[in-house]
Amino acid sequence: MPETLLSPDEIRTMFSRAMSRMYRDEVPAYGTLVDLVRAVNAGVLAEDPVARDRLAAGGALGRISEERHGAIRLGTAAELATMRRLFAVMGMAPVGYYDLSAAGVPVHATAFRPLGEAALAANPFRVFTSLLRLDLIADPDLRDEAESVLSRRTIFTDACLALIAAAETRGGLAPAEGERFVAEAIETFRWHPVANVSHALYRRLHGAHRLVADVVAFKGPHINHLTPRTLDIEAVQRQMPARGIVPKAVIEGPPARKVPILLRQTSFKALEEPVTYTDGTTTVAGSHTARFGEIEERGLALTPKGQALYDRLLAATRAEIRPAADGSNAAEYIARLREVFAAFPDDLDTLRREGLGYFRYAATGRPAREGDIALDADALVAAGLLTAEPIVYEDFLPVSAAGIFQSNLGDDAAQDFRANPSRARFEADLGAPVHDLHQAYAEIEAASLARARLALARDAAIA
Ligand code: OOG
Ligand code: NI
Repeated sequence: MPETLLSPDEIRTMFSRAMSRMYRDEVPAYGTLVDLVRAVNAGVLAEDPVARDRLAAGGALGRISEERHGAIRLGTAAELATMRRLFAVMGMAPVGYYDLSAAGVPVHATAFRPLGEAALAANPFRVFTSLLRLDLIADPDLRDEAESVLSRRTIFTDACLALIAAAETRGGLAPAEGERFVAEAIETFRWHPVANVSHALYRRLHGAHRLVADVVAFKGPHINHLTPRTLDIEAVQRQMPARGIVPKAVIEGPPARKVPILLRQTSFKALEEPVTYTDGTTTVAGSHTARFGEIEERGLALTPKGQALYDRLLAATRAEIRPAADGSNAAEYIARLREVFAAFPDDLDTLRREGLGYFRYAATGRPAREGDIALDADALVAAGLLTAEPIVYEDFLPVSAAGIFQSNLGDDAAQDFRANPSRARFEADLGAPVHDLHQAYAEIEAASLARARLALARDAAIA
């Protein structure tokens, strides 16, 4: 009899735990941050039964302490395509296209994450995955050299590639294979203290853009941060210095609000780590700054209408004042952001009735009558027949991502690339289209409404 296969959800949880263990070893400050986030989350849940019930209703209570995202940066189309197959083994699909060139960072990206409610509730582990765009590098000689260095490296172990192929042909992995797969896959994300290039080439790559050096100079796409989810980002931010971690001055994303929307993030500065550079004969002891820590708080997922309002208000704020990298105008920026975002409704009812966010509907159990069934969702909620709970945002924000990139690459890292989205090229390199970010939420909302309406209809038939 064939052995039972592990579910992709199980493999994802094994992988996410293994990654967290590895990053705790490699970057001790990450472990400190995880411990702090746990303590703050436990405090919030103990003090705020409403928040606890809301999380429990959305199926999110169990996942909070497991929840984290990571980020990697890849160098070639082939690496990206294989990475898609690797993540597919653990039920992670590419969602969304992020063009960071507009923000002065020469990459474009997607996020690999589970789709669907059950998989997200099991473990929402995500990896923000960027692909370097050498086409945005001006110097043609440097571009050729970078391409040739990248074309010679292999970032996956042979055993990892064999297990990906086995999972594809057999539709999954048996338990022992799953364990082996996780151990092999982790190798790709490990830090390599010996660079892939000479110190001279590192300097030139670094001169073109720090990010180019971070991708091209190394043997693999080291995981550059791992981010736990907190229920109170302001509290964690306040308590970080007492634990010896200095956060960046401004939290990226929307201001503090009664109803959290989208995503708020902050990070601590990247470490300067010792690296040996070598051209095969001469070695140079140097350093590189890449890996950092980050925390995030997640709120309501916004519809395209809500997202457009968010984008407009953020752009309006940033047209007036931009947070300086040294934190010198942090208070002014935060104050202005709050003022401008006063135009964004801040109660769940208005957010839903104005179609700004996505909601999960459920029948309250109050007896429905024949005529009720024809009412629209808003009327059903108003009549007390349906509840509507906010759906959590599972994705990323390009402006925040650019802020995070910048804060750990150094303050002079922004360059003036023309906004230059290239989604078709990205999807060709990926070997598949990316899933539409909004469709994933719209489907969850629509399915919940259909289920709730069925329950009402059954109810009315019995009455
Ligand atoms: C990724 C930055 C994006 C986030 O949370 O927005 C990101 C990177 O620095 O490689 O992780
Ligand atoms: Ni991040």
